Amino acid sequence: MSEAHCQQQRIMLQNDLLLRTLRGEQTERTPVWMMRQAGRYLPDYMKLKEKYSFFERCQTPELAAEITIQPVEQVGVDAAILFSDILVVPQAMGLEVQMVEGKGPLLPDPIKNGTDLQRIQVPDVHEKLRYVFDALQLTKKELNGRVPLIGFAGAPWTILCYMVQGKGSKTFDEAKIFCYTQPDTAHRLLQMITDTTIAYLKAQAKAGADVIQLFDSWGGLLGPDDFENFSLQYMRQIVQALKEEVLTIIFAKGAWHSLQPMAATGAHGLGIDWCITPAMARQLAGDKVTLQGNYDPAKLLSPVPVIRKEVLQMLREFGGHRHIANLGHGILPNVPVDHARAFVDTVKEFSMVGSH
Ligand code: 1CP
Repeated sequence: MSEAHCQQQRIMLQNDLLLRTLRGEQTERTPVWMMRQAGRYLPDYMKLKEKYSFFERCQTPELAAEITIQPVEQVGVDAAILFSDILVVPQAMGLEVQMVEGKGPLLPDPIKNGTDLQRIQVPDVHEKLRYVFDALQLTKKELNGRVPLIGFAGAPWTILCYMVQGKGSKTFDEAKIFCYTQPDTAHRLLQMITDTTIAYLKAQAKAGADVIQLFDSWGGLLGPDDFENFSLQYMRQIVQALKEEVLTIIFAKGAWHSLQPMAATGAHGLGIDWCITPAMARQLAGDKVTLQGNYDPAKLLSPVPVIRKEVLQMLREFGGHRHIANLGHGILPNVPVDHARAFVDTVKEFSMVGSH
């Protein structure tokens, strides 16, 4: 990234802790945000949910911006993440995606073989996903420099999981069988998703995203060799294409075995879940990358004093440098708002008393 670009961001933002931490700079305190912080558990979001369908909320910039900013104002996080979904990419590529209330995503005509690839394309993202860029621009304006704005996309492997399985799954067995029995078709599909995602994320950065996070929510379903073959080689292409333009974070849930090659992609940050200790993650990832995580989201249902104690423990274990405090996966919908606030406040207070 050019020095002029960084300088411009620094002047514009009142709170750029997240950006400086990703660049490896020493900061006055640890930045904090929560995966899936926009929507889900906030009462104000629930009110909008009663009135508008999921895709109406995503596709109306005013609604997306409002939902995006809610956790900044109500919970005090150090970054906003755009309200959208990873499945807008398969939708833009030509697959129907429905969001079924209480059930999650449904893709009624999934990809099963090479012939099915004729039904999808690498789209002109500026046309098909314009509402995302409009939402980013509006959010950026309304944030008015309060905190950085995070854009995102699903990693190609995770997107393939939904395009082939057609719905959520604990094992994504059909997606795995597709990759193992039709590897050429799988790689053609992964490359189409990758090409779409690169154009999509570049346009997100142009529209105002300060940071881009790749969610590989199902990376941990693959062993190390398959992870390299079906996931990491495509995330590497994306990071390579973006890293001079925007700060990048890879979050591959459960794929801690590949932290070393993930660090070697040149991503500025790596997300980790709670199944690995900060010390072990640091040892594997090396010291040239920022780590993000890793509080077990289910533990936000513990009593507040327990949350505070455990968050302090987590901060101590990360050691206060090159760390972004976050959960190890998305916040659960039934977390009380004051528990989310306790998580955020504890990070802020810990750093203020200079405990590291
Ligand atoms: O109406 C609703 O409230 C439905 C719930 C919901 C929400 C709030 C869905 C359906 N998507 C979203 C928004 C969303 N999705 C965001 C916005 C920002 C934020 O919440 O902070 C983001 C970043 C995502 C990303 C996403 N969608 C991921 C990757 C992150 C993760 O949690 O692993 C995945 C896997 C999805 C697919 C998806 N969309 C929605 C659901 C319920 C799911 C998961 C389905 C499954 O379990 O397979």
